[in-house]
Amino acid sequence: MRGFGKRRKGSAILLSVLLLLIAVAVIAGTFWWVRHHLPARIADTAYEVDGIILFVLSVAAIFLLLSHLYLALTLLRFRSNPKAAFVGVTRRSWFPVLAIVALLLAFDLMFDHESNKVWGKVFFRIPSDAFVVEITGEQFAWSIRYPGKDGKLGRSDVRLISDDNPLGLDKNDPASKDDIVLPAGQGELHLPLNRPVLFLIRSKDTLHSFFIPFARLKMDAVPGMTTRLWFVPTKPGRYEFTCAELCGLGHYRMRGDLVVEPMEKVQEWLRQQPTFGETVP
Ligand SMILES: [Cu+2]
Repeated sequence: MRGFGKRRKGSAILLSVLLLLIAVAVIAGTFWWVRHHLPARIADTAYEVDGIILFVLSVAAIFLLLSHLYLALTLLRFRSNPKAAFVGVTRRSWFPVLAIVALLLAFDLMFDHESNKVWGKVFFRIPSDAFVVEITGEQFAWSIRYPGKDGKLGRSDVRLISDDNPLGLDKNDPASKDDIVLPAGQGELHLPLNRPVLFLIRSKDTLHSFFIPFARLKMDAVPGMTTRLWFVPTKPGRYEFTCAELCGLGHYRMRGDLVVEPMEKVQEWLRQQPTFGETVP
């Protein structure tokens, strides 16, 4: 009997150590992964959103560690109880429960504060001098439209949509003549470096979501309305954008190339693209 008891005590200690090791390994592994495997950051918003992710992970890590520590201590404390019978709560002390709830609420308020800052910036404080691009989702590709030299997007109407006019631009609106339309899946998205870019996001059929992982931003594309999103690209290079809303069987291929380069390069590239007036006379 004595030998059996010793073995049980030994396994309780081993189990406690294992529990703590697993918790520490999971936390360390998660933070290592976040540090080394998140996509590149090409905007301030990417740093801000990653900050929120790290904050949430840190809070989760604290609670994971505390709960495992509590479990390990309980195992050690009661390891010699031969029956290991559960007796339930024997003391009416609500203090620990209240403390945990208060702590969670405090973390939640901090989280709300941080995320509201980013949310408010991205969705409400749109700079008036932003470089405008219209993005239209459809099953299963994105169309891109630039306003052209006049800086104004021409009027469009779903009833005007045809094979050679996939976005339904109004030929009679002078503002649409110089618009540059890159039809579904046929063009790259070129964005100017260090200039605010405003996306006007639309959909031709079902719900999609315009997602730029490198800016950590996404916005739903909703049929019948225009949603907005803006950010300042701060890192030149070639990236990609994609659809983040499961929209059908071809959802996986609903992506496009994204190029961030100086404004002169963007203008030069735009000059090489045919205008709407040239393609639909
Ligand atoms: Cu989609």
